[in-house]
Amino acid sequence: MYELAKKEYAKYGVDTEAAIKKLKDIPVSIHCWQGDDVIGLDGGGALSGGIQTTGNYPGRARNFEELKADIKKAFALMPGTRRLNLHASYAVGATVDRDKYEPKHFTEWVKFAKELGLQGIDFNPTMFSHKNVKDGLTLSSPDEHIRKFWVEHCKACLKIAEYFANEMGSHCLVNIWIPDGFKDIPADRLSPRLRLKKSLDEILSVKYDKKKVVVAVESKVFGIGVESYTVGSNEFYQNYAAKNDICCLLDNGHYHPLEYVSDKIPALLAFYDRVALHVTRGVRWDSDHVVLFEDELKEIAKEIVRNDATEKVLIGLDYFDASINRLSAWVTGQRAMQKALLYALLINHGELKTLQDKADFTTLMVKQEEYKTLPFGAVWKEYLKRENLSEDYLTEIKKYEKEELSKR
Ligand code: RNT
Ligand code: ZN
Repeated sequence: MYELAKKEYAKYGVDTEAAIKKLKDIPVSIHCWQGDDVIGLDGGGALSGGIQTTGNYPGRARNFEELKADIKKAFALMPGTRRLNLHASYAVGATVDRDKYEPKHFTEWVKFAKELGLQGIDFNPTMFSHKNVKDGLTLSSPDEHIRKFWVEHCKACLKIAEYFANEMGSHCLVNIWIPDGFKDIPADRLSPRLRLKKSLDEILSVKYDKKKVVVAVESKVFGIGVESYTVGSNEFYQNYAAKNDICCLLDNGHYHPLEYVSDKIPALLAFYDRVALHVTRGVRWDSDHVVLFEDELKEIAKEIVRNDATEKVLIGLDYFDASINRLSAWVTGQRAMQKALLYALLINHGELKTLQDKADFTTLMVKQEEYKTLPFGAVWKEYLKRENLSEDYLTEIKKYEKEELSKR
């Protein structure tokens, strides 16, 4: 099947061997929080901040050991170059509060990431599920004590990120997302944003190595219970990032349903060296459904591949489903991302761009349709084979569910 597929793609000027080779090296950062419904290990208990996991499927990882075991199992079923994306709330054995976290609370994660042969570790300050989220606010709080606490937390995270980068020999993306906002019509939209700006300035005043630590800000349009106003909006963060030479992180669940992140990627690539992504699947709202091999995902992958931006766009996953087997959710989403990248790598973009420039939109449309029925599945299968994997990951996961998860 692969040999036939190879010939078929060659007719379009596409080299399947080159595509497979390239795909293997495109890193995908996999979020640790799919395994435990975003609860974390530092005692937060319940999830807050306008985000929500739904479902009660048995087998949630309840502690570090279980989470590690699940990650190990799931990651072994994922092809390609993998990174681990951690939240600060996954500190191990911390007896201090989040403003005092240190690299030592994450040494176990580094050991684990090395053991799994991962490319690197990415990091996120956790500014939700904590008593210091006061009236729904963190870095934009009018309460100086609260605002400072979170500034200190972020500063601590930069230090930890540098430690990750040094240990892993690969950059560490530090993504700042805050839940701050209001349920109903605010009386003042500017002051919270000015306080957020001040907080970010304070955080970034810390000396850190920009080659090793990439700081990103993640905007959002609304959250549950925070419907009327979000402090960290798209315009706010894009301007902040541009003026302060940091990175924007685009989460494709964080925009109005008719806005597409695939279109935003090239807009930002015109100005930034790097663009970070949280790939998710919003169904009617920012519901964080498992990522699937769907049209918008393919469009996102095309923008990364055809703009030669596989090193500029930092791909991370961000979804959490508690209604199905959590390992299956992990693997399905990661494989969907890889499939989309492969799909994009199996297109002769040069030819299509020329058709666009010549305004031959008729041929462009027809060609784009033809690609949809080329033997993509055969190339995917071959890629998995070369990664010592098969299309079937469910049998393995079902076995693990029976032997491990069902006992929790
Ligand atoms: C929330 C943001 C944020 C979180 C994670 C857990 O809407 O997408 O990135 O999902 O940090
Ligand atoms: Zn996100």
